[in-house]
Amino acid sequence: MKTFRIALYPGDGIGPEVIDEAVRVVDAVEKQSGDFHLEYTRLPWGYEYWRQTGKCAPDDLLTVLRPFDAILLGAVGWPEKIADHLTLAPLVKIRQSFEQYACIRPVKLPAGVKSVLANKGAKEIDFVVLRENSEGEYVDSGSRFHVGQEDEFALQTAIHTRRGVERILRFGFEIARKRRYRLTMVTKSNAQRYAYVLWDEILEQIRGEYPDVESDKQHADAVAMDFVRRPERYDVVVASNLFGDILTDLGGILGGGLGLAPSTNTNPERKYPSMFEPVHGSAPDIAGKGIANPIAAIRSAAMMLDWLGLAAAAQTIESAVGAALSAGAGTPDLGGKLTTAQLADAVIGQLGKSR
Ligand code: GGG
Repeated sequence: MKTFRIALYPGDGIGPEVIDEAVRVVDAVEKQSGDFHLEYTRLPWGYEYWRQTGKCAPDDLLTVLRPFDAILLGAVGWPEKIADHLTLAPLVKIRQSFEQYACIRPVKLPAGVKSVLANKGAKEIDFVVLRENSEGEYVDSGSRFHVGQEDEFALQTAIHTRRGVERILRFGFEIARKRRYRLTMVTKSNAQRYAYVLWDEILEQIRGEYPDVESDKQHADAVAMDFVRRPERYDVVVASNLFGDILTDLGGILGGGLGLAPSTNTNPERKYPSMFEPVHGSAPDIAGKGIANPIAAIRSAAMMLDWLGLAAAAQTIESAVGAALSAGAGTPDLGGKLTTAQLADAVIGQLGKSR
């Protein structure tokens, strides 16, 4: 019996609701399989923690998280109560400090879910966005000047390192080798002449080492258009931190809705724990109503199991999610009537039935 220690960081808004259901699904798979055990530690971080302590997470959060095998995160943010950059700060710190530089975000329309695109279905919408997750536009570098004055200005500096760009591109090439051997790098080197020209040059320097993978580059605005116009063009899409974040909200909708979209924050070298989270945010407007879609969190938990070496358990969950959605199970965001718990029940009801 393999045992793994999992830190749960449910966070804010619908985060705790969807994480509870993800844990319930994983518990059911664990019971069925009998060959692994997950031990959970629930961390009370987020808005409520800030209200009580003045901080969204303790100063030693990295020390707290370091011993875990993985982290399962819900969502952060409660903009009516606290500024968004405060609730997001612990996440960014975890991603950067634990070198979780590979944010893997699959975009795949499940069978049975209607596409928002006319004439594009499950066959056409099947790609992965790989978001550089440790530097770029998310580096905490900048300042505000002459605050409150008429000539106020702000500087926000992105930092793109050769090491950071090269490692995410190489990771993208490796993923492409397990898929359809095609990689597209997102850039904006016509307007951003330092950072993205560096990206362009690095792609040029290393692409020859992957002759079996067809690679090209495209500007971010064109990628946004082509995600909609011809999504079948894409297999593995490698993007900077901010471009990746923006494009995966669009990707989430193409994949059937943000309520379905899972994500990893992977440290490929396994030196630090990796973190798994739905792409969606905390959705305060529906928090506490019991109608949030738990599928993105459930699928994120499946990606966590896969990362922990429990590929069969992960596949069991993915298949059950597919079967439940194909059978028409859905929360209101999918046009259905089920509650969060009922949709998780529908997934649990399908476990082990289909492969
Ligand atoms: N599910 C994670 C979450 O709540 N994300 C909120 C968000 O806006 N994140 C921004 C980011 O990932 O860059």
